[in-house]
Amino acid sequence: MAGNKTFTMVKPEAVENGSAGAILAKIQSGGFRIVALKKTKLSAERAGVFYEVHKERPFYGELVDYMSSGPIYAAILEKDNAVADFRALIGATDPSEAADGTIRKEFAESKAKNAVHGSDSDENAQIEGDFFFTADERF
Ligand code: 3AN
Repeated sequence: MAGNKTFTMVKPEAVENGSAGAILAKIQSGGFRIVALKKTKLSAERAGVFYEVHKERPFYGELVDYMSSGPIYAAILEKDNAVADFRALIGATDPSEAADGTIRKEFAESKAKNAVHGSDSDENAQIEGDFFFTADERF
């Protein structure tokens, strides 16, 4: 059975250009409950650990530099079928391929600066949420 939690980050360019509030509103209108939320900034070292699964990919260095370039919002979200439904709400990795009405279509600048992260499995949702939040930061 699909889990009911996913993990997201509003990425640096979306925070910088003032879109974070509108993105979080769209997430809530999409039926997701915010279990945990914080504004924080990843060091290059922590961004490297977070994206370790992409270490062999050609864009890894760029991704780590970008994700540590400014503050982000990290959040744990709850909804039935959370991982798949959230990936549908955010749209394709490349905003030029994202469907109308998706968060990336509306807010993303490019494949690298694509406004939001969404976990790709229940297992990664758990790992990623634990990377940012202690038990007493979740409600
Ligand atoms: P998604 O975030 O849609 O799951 P992944 O897992 O393929 O996409 O990629 C992880 C992150 O790496 C993306 N969110 C994006 O920021 C970055 N990324 C993916 N492909 C590229 C690329 N070709 N150039 C730069 N950054 C990329």
